[in-house]
Amino acid sequence: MGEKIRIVHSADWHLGVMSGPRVANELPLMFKSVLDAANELANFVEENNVDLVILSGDILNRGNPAPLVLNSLSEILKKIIDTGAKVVFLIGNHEVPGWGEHPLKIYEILGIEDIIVADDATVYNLELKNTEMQIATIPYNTLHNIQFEDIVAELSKEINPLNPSILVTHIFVRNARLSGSDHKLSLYEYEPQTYPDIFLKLPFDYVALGHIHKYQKILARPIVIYPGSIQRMNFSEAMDEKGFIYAEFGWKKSRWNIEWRFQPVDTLRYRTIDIDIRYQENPTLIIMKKIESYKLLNEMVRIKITRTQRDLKPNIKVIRKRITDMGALYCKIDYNTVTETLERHADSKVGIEKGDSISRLHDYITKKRPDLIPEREELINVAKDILKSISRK
Ligand SMILES: [Mn+2]
Repeated sequence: MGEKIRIVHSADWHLGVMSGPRVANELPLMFKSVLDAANELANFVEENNVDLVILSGDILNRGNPAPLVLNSLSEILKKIIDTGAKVVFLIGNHEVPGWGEHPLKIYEILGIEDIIVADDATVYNLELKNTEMQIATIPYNTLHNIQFEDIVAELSKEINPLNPSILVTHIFVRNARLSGSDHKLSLYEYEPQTYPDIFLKLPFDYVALGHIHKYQKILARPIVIYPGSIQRMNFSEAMDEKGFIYAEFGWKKSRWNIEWRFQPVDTLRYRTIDIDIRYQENPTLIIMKKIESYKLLNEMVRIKITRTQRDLKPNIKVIRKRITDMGALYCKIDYNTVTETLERHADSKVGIEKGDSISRLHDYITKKRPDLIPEREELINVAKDILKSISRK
C-alpha cells in the first residue's frame, strides 16, 4: 500500500462554445482557448503519472456537438488514456440531448474500457495499481425523477469505508459562490440542488462536484470541491483563477490520507479600462492617451466610457484600430451614459445643481461666448472646484 493514487478532477469545460473572434483564420478564440487549457491538463496527467481523471460534467457544451468538437475532445481523451490513466466521464446538464442518446455513448459503443461513461447512478469499483477505488456517480440526467438525498443514501450502502471512495456528481450545492458565467441558479426553483451538510453524513473521502464555474472548496472533511470551469469566459471572470484539482490518496497510519491542490492553467486575460470623458474637449485624445499607458498584447480589452448625452462622441474607429494594432485579441466598447439629474440629486441637499450648472456653463460658452472656447475646459474645471468647495461648507 506504499504507492500513492494520483487523481485529477476537472469539470465544466463547455467545449464547443464558439464565441469570440477568430485570430488569423484559426478556430474561434473561446473554442481554442478551452482546448489549450484541456491540453495543459492532459500534459499534466502525463508528466505526473496520474492514475485517474475525473470529469464531473459539462465537458461538452451541447448534447449534439459538431464532429469537430467531438473529435477534438476524443483527441484529448486519447492522449490521457494513452498515458495509462483511466477517465470517469460524468454527464452534466449540457450533455443531456433533447432526444436520443448522449454524445459520450460513442466511447461505450466502441468499447473503450479506460473511459468510464457515467450516465447512471451507480458505484464502480476501479482497479488502480494495487488498490481498488470506489466511485459513486450521480449524473445530472438521473436527478429529475428522484431526490439527490435519496439516491446518494442508496449508493452509500454499497461503499466499503476501508477502501478509498469518491462521489462524482453534477449539482448545485446551496450557498456556493457563483461565477460570472453561471446562470442565476438560485433563482431556478426546479434546478436540482442540495445542501453542504448532506456530505458530512456520507462515507466518501472526496466529493468531485461539477456545475458551478467558480473554483471553491465547499467542505474540508470530507473534501467537497468544485474545480470551476477551465477557462475564463467573459469580462466578469477577469479576476478568477481557472484550472483543475490535483489530489493524492496515500495510505498513512492505517487510513487513507488525501492531499490536494488547485493547479492553475493559462487563461485568457481580460482587461477593462474605465474612462470618463464628461465635459472633455477632445474625448478621442483622452481615450487614446489612456490606452497608451497599457500593454494590451494578447488581451481581451473592454473600454468603458462614461459620458453624458451632451458630450461629444469619441471616434471609435480610430480607437479600435489602435487597440488592435497594440496586439489585443478583442476589443469591446461599452458606454456608460449618465444622466445629469443624477449629479443634481447628489448636490441637491445644499441647493446647488452642480451638474446642471456645469453643463449650462458649457452650453453658454459654446453658444454665446465662442471666443472663450479655447479656455472652456479650464473654465469648467475652475467652476467645478468652486462648486465643490461651496458644497463642502
Ligand atoms: Mn452544468
